[in-house]
Amino acid sequence: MFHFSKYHGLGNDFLMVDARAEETATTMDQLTAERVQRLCDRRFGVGADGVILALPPQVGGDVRMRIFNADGSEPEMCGNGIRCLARFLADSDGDGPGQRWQVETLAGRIVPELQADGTIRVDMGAPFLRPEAIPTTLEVGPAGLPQGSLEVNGNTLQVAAAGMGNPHVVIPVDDVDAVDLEGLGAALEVHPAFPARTNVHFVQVLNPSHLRMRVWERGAGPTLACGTGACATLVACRLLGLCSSQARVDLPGGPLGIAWDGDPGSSVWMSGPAVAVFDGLVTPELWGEEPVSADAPAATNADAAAAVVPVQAMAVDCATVCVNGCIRPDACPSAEARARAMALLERSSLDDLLNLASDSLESRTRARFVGGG
Ligand code: ZDR
Repeated sequence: MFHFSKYHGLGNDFLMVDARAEETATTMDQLTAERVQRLCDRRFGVGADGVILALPPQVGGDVRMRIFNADGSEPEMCGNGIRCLARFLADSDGDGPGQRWQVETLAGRIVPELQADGTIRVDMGAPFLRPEAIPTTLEVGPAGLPQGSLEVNGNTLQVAAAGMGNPHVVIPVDDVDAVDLEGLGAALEVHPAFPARTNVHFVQVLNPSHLRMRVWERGAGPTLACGTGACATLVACRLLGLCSSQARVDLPGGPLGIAWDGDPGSSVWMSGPAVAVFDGLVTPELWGEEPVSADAPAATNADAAAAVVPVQAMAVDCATVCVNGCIRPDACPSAEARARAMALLERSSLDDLLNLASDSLESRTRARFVGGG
């Protein structure tokens, strides 16, 4: 079993795992696409748009982030996810406003900073505007980013593309509510103009400093918000002459503040919330069996017999192995703890025990989220 926290950024929700310690990092080495799909399943699992791991740094940063989409694919970056990561680290480590983290991602070093009001401001780095960096087969047009018209489901769409580590296609429209997001989003995600697939955004310009958008995420479908997508949308609209260098971007889950000065080498800045929802433990049933490598021969009964490890040799996790009674009472590693628990039970009333449990839960929760906004 391992511990996770559920966070969301404007309804884009993630299962966060603190894998900075070696033990959890080793467990997370066993994270497969199938396990991500199970964890993210909203009926049979925890439910999330993705899974995010906080890992030990590898290239001099403070922490390394890996994110997996609900379909198990691994994108380079996630804007809402990195705000959730920052909030999660602050809640876990007791960090206060002004704290910044150098986060290693597949899109390079990204730097979120916790603000006094509890929101997170993120230096998202410079946008990718060269076709091969996004990647897209569209060619750079007069606005200085890849542009063109694409035939999709019988419609001709005028699109522009930008990368924020991950690929985005942006389609300005008169009315985002009138867009067939399911049909066009699904088709554009896998359009041959985007060899690594793409996130898809329809944007309506309300005024030069106020945009409204709807999102189809690569690997997740329609989501309530997309941080990298809001950045890419502002970049595209700015270069197309549709908005100013700072705008409020309304997503179905709420607004983000995005700023970019229009210089291709300058960072895009994103500000928005990240909220803790609950903590939990993933059960062995949900996590499932050890993955079997594709080239491993099928197991036989003889293999199964050889794999039976003598009970005495095993490191026993009493909480899971001994639920129906101690399996080796003569050498029980928990005997002393159990004796202390029995003594406590004998001298305490049921009310005492209930108070103890609720005090303990409350103090742990307060310790994690003290000062949280
Ligand atoms: C859109 C996203 N949730 C964010 O907030 O930036 C990123 C998730 C990754 C996305 N689905 C992709 O690039 O595959």
